[in-house]
Amino acid sequence: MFISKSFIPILKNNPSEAKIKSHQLMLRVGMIKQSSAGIYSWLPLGFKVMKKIEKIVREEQNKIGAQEILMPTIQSSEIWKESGRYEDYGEEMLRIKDRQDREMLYGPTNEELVTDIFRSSVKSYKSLPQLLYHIQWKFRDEIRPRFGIMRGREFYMKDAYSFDINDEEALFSYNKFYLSYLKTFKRLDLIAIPMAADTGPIGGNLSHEFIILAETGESKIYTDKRIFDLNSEGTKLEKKSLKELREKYEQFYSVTDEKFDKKEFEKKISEPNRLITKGIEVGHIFYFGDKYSKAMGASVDLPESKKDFVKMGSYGIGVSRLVGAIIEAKYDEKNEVMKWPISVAPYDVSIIPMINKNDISALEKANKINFEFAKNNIEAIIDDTDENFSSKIKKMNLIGAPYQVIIGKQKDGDLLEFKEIGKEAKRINLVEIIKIIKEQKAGN
Ligand code: P5A
Repeated sequence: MFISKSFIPILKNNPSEAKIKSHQLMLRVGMIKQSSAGIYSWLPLGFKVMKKIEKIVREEQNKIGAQEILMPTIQSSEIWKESGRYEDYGEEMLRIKDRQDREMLYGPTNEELVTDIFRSSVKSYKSLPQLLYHIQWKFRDEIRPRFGIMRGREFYMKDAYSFDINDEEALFSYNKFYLSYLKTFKRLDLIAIPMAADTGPIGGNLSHEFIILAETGESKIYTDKRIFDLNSEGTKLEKKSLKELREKYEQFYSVTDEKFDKKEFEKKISEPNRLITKGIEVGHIFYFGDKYSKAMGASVDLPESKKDFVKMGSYGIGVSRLVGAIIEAKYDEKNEVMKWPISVAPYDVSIIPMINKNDISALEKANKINFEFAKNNIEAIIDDTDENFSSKIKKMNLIGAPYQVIIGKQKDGDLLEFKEIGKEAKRINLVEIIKIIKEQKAGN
């Protein structure tokens, strides 16, 4: 992609309305544009990153055997009246009437709709477990939408739902998602810690929020520093190993604000290991048994002519919020340098040729390099403008492709100036550059 032809509307300065760095950067490099309070259009750069996050989220869901569906954004009030949440959800729910005067709503979550889909087709325990998910826009009329897409009114969520025959099987499903979330966030180069959490309007009595540390986060957390050293690598998708994994995490006291108990915190964690800080909730999982299945009559036939309501859980990841969360984790605000993890970077590498009117040889060289990159599935962005060199570098530092190839005046044979953002530049040839980038990409 050539900068001159791209739709990347970069601002010279930080927009004053943005209070946290992710919101600043997203507006500054034109990743999003506000349409109304808490509602955004996604421009090419932001959209590319979000789609890459979505792809990773999807791959990890598929790996645990969850099946993808797509439910609509607009739902009928009927099913919400069945579950009893139509009134409970209050003003956060955006209610709409259609031309026949039917009460509709823009879905804030999908427990009811998915239960309705399940009950209409699944009749026997032999079809269990079922893990269904979709990736779809949600709407919550948040009282205080803020920080850009971090707390939006319209936002993109992956939500999954599990249906099991009994509590034991249901907890196995819960633990599958627990592990899957650790892996998903790791692929996004984030350290997300599961914390015991409140269940709020979703319900149930078992729940974990997955939180990444950030000063600007909205969740207050109380945790044991040692939890950050844990590793989920090598955990198998088996009942025993998943249970052990959760126990490994749960040996360390780690909770959100609503679950905080000062006595327990001080009893369970020795002084030097205590950590009270803030974080961003990027995922949230719930177990609520038969809360919805009972209210909505979702039961299955069991052996010996018995029947029982299925046991359910739900599992959310804030896909659009993750774009902001990654920026909070990776953006060096002081030096105005963003480095996207290669797994979600909008471009793998930027090519920065020094161009002047009388000499376009650097641009020709850039084109040739781009051609070789493309052959190797490496996506590059090329600054083909005749702006001065330092403003080109500044711009590419904000866009945040993790690697840069700088083509200056000096002709140094085959060697190119190559830089991983945040590290020293080195002079190596194109074959080596391609090898480095490909290796990084393959690791994800
Ligand atoms: C779980 C899936 C649920 O809605 N029902 C289906 C359950 N959980 S949740 O915690 O309320 O939301 C899941 C994740 O969505 C993100 N999120 C948001 N992102 C941006 N703006 C918002 N207003 C917003 N609200 C929730 C969070 O990442 C949350 O963990």
